[in-house]
Amino acid sequence: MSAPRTVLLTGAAGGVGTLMRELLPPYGYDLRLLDVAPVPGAPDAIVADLADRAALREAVRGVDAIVHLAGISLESSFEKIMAANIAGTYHLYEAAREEGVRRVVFASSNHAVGFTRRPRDGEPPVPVDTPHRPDTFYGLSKCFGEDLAQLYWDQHGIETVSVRIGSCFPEPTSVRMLSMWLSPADCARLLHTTLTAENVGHTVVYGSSANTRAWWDLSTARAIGFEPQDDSEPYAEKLIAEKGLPPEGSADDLYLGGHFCVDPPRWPY
Ligand code: NAI
Ligand code: 15L
Repeated sequence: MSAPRTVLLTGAAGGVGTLMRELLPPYGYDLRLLDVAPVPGAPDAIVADLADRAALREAVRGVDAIVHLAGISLESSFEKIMAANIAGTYHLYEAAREEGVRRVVFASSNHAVGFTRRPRDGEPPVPVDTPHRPDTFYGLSKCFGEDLAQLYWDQHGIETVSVRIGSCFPEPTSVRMLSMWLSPADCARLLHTTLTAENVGHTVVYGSSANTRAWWDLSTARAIGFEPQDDSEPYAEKLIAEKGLPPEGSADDLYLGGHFCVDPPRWPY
């Protein structure tokens, strides 16, 4: 595959999208932006819902690749998750198939495997082939997205890297994020890798920086060429002093998905 240049970035108005709009162009990408919300400072951005098949088809026409960030990014009602994340991702892959786009990067999440026990000291990190254990309908939608990506590779030859993002924010803001943090600069490095690596078929990678306290195995990300540069450790002392370590036996202590694993979930429905 030749290096993609024109890339559709869905979810461009969101947190990660806003960071990537700044950090990806220096790698040589010409970004086409899409979001259901207007994208501040980008009057040319396509304002469209993932339900709008005609708009998606036009949006993907002529692009070399798609970075798919759009969707509901926290727990919500099943109906809303179904529309935006499940049906919406399907509509986008159909548009890609119809318009001949050959590479997608799918923003999966740690919450696809959120009910996986986090490793204790001395235990090996969680591998990519650990079974799906979604912690929410949101996490379930990411499991669906990964399986959809596999189907579109096997059936239609569309390549995808599914990136199970940990926590991509300018800084880690909780003790759990010391293990899950993906710095914005490492996120851009990782997306560049996922866009340019050869012969990925459908590859699942974890997306985090080289955190001293990492819980998961970055080997599939490294195998396609990702070299994370950042580490959350400089934030550790202050965060632990401010927030304390998670109580033993709490969701943050036990599971990769942390507080997403509480029952009943405390989300705004
Ligand atoms: P965000 O919620 O800030 O941004 C999502 C964007 O998608 C929003 O701008 C929203 O308007 C747009 N959107 C929602 N529904 C849409 C629809 N039906 N049609 C078109 N656009 C729609 O989320 P964030 O933090 O930027 O995350 C980006 C992606 O990465 C999401 O898919 C999220 O699930 C995933 N992710 C993010 C993590 C993080 O740490 N920020 C961690 C793991 C996964
Ligand atoms: C996610 O999947 C969410 O989209 C993001 O907002 C964070 O909550 C992140 O996971 C996390 O687990 O920190």
